[in-house]
Amino acid sequence: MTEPRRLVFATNNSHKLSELRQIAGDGIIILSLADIGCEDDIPETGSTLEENSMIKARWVYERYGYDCFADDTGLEVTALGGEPGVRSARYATDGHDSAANMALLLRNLSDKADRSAGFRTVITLIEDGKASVFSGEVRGEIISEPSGSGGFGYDPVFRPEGWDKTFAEASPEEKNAVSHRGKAVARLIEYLKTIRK
Ligand code: ITT
Repeated sequence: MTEPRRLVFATNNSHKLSELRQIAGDGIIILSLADIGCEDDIPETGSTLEENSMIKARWVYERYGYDCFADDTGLEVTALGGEPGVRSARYATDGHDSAANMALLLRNLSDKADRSAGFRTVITLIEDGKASVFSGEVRGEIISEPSGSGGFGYDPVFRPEGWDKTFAEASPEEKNAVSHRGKAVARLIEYLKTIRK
């Protein structure tokens, strides 16, 4: 039996960190930025999810020397031309204010018949300086008002296809089984199994 890989997850979002640890189970030992003494507010200056996940992963690899991965996620709403997309964290304000972000989203959708949307996650893994990219998506729709207290971010307004409840009304296991992040992490873990380290 080979030992599970130890990788740093380059995120300042504690919800993402706990989701990742739950999804990865015994597949990867995940170190947080706090575990490696990194308190940086990593600038997200890219114009795509791919660029931002690369920037975050490279930041940690180059400054701290650890193999690591980063997640960049966006909510892409069809009637808004893919917005908020890469700006999902700062849609309404400069901070990560989920209530304000959801309120603005619902306002911008108030006159739209098409409520379809998807979450997309891009994960960039950097090992020995080499990048590998994994992605995952879930489709669904934006409901008319927030419902549920689980999850984080836009979860209270997102109902996955085929569900009768939002991600915020689901258990973590239910969300992770179908989610954007769950799918991207499954692909990352499959890849890690194919390489020996
Ligand atoms: P890091 O960059 O430090 O990882 P972040 O919160 O800034 O954390 P993103 O740049 O990927 O993460 O921002 C995406 C935003 O989209 C995030 O702040 C949430 O509001 C939202 N989001 C991400 N994943 C989500 C999920 O699984 N469910 C609901 N909303 C999510």
